[in-house]
Amino acid sequence: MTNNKYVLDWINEMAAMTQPDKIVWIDGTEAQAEELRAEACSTGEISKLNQELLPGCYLHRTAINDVARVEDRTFICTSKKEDAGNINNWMDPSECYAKLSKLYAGSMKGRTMYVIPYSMGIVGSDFAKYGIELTDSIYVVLNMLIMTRVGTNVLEALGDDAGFIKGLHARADIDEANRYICHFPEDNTIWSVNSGYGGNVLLGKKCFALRIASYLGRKEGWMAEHMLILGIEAPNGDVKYICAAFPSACGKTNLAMLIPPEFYKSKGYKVWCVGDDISWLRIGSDGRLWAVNPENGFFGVAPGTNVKSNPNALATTMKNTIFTNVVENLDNNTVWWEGLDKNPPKNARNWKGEVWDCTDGSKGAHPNSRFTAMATNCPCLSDKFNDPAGVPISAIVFGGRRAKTAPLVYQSTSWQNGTFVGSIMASETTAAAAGAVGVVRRDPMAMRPFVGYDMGDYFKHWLDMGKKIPNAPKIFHVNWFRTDDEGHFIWPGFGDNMRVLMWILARCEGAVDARETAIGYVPYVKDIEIAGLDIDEKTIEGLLQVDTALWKEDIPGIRAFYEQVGDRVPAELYEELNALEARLNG
Ligand code: SAT
Ligand code: MN
Repeated sequence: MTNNKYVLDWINEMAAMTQPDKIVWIDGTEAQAEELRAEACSTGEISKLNQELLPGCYLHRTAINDVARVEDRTFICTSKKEDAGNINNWMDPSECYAKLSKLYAGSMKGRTMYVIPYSMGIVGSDFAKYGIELTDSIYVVLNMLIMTRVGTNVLEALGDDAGFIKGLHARADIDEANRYICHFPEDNTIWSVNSGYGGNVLLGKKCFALRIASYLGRKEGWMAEHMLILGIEAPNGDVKYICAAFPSACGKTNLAMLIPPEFYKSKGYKVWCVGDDISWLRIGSDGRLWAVNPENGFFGVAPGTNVKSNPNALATTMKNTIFTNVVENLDNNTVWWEGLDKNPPKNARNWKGEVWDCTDGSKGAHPNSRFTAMATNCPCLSDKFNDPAGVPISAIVFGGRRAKTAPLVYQSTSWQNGTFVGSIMASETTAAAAGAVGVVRRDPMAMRPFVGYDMGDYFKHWLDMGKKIPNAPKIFHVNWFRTDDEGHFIWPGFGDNMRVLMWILARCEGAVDARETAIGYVPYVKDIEIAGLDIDEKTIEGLLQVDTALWKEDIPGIRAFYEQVGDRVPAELYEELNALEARLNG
C-alpha cells in the first residue's frame, strides 16, 4: 500500500518482534470492515445486535480486569526524567523498550497484525497529523475506523515522509501486572501492551491526540487540549464557539450536544457540536484562537445517557455503533445501561456476560461502559466539523465536579489569571480511570493524565501562548455539581447549562456587567436567565456565592499541588496564587 521506507522498515521490525502469522493493511473500505466484523463475530470478539432496531451495531465485552485507563501504568519515556515531570510516571526509554520488547516477543504468534494508517484531523489539511497503529485486535481496528480517519489516502498524504506516529498495540495476555501504556515523545512512538480497553489501546485518542500532541504543540507553537468544542447559533445566524475542559466522565459529551431550553429554542437559538473530547488549538492569521476536533467519532460514557440527559448522543448511537461493557437484553438482542430508562431488561446478561437479575442490586453495565459512534451520526453535528480551518474560539471554559467550593460560573480577569484558574482545577474522581471514585484531586485543565511533558512547562506554554494571541478567548470556570445539604445537585444541568454559556458569551461581547469578587467576575443574579426554570433567584444567589472560608481552606492544597508539580511552575502562577490569597484575606 506504500513505498514509504520508514513505514515499511518499522513494520518489519515490529513484526520480527511480535511474530504475527499474517499482516493485513486496513484500507478504510466498507467491504474490508464488513469482513472483519464477520470474523470478529465468528470468534465471539463482538456480537451482532438486533439489526432492525440497531442497524450496524455490535456489542463487545472487555476482560473483567480491563475496563478503564490505567494511569499508574501509563509512562512518559523522555531521555531526561525531568522532562516528563513529577506528575507523570517516567521510565528511561531504553529500559522501557527492553522491558516491553520481552512482553511483545512472539505475542502475535497465531494472530494477525493489522496495520491501521490513520489521520487525526482532516487528511491533507495543514493541521492533520498522521499515525499508524499496529494491533492484533479487530475490536481496535473497528473502533479506530469510527474514531479516526483511516485509509490509503492517509498513506498517500504521508508520502515518503518519516513524520508519523508509530503506535504498537498487542493484547498479549491482558495481564494487569504487565500492562503498560508507554509514550516516547522524542521518538514519535507509543507502545501499549496487555490491554484491550478504549483509551489504553485506541492509540489515536489520549496517547497521540493529547500526550504526544501536547508535546508537539509546545515545540511547534500550538496546543492540544482535553476540550469539547460547541457552537451557539443566534437567531440571526451568527455562530460563536466555545471550548470547554472537564475531567473524563464529567459531562463533556452532554454539554457538547446540548439541546437549548425552550426559552432559547423558541427564539431560534441552536447548538452545534464540533467535538466532545479533544481540541487542537492554533493561532489564526486573524489573531484569534482556532480549534479543530482531531477525532472522527465519539467514545462516550453510556450510563446516564438518556432522552433527557442527551437525546442527541442517544440518537447518535442508533446505528453503526460499537457498545462496550453494557447490558445485553436477551429478549430483543439490544443493549441497556443504568440511567437509560426505568425498565432494565428482565432477561439479560451484565457487562461481564453473566446472567443478570436486575432486581439484585448489582449494576448491569460497567460505570465506564462506552459507545463508539460516528460523528456524522450526530443530529447536531456542526457544518464546520469537516472544515480544515476549524472554528474561532470566543471563550474557554474550565470545569470540575465540586460539591461546595466553586460557584456556578466565574470569569478570570486575564489570560494569565485564566491560566491560573485552569491550573488549580480540581474535581471529584469518576470511573473513567481505575481507582477510587469521588475523591478530590487536582486536575489542571483536565489534563493531569494527558500532558506528555512536565506540568510546569505546560503551564508556561499556556502563558506563552497567551502572549502570542492578539485576540485571545476569555477564560471562565463553571461547576454544575454544587450540592445542597442533602447532597442533591442544585443546578438542573443538561440543556439548562446553556443559560450559563449565554452569560459567558455576553461577557465576551462586553454586553453584561459582572460583580468583582476575590476569585474573579461573578454574574449578577439577574443576568442568569431563569425563565422556564423551576428555580428562584435566591437559589441562583446561593449557586453564585463565593464562600471565602472554603476558598481559604483550598489554598494549602493548591500550594501543595504546585510543590508537587515542582520547580518549573512559572513565577506568574505563584503571583496569581499569592494575589488570590491576599484578596481572600483582604
Ligand atoms: O481514555 S478513554 O478514551 O478511555 C475515555 C476517557 O477517559 O475520556
Ligand atoms: Mn476524555
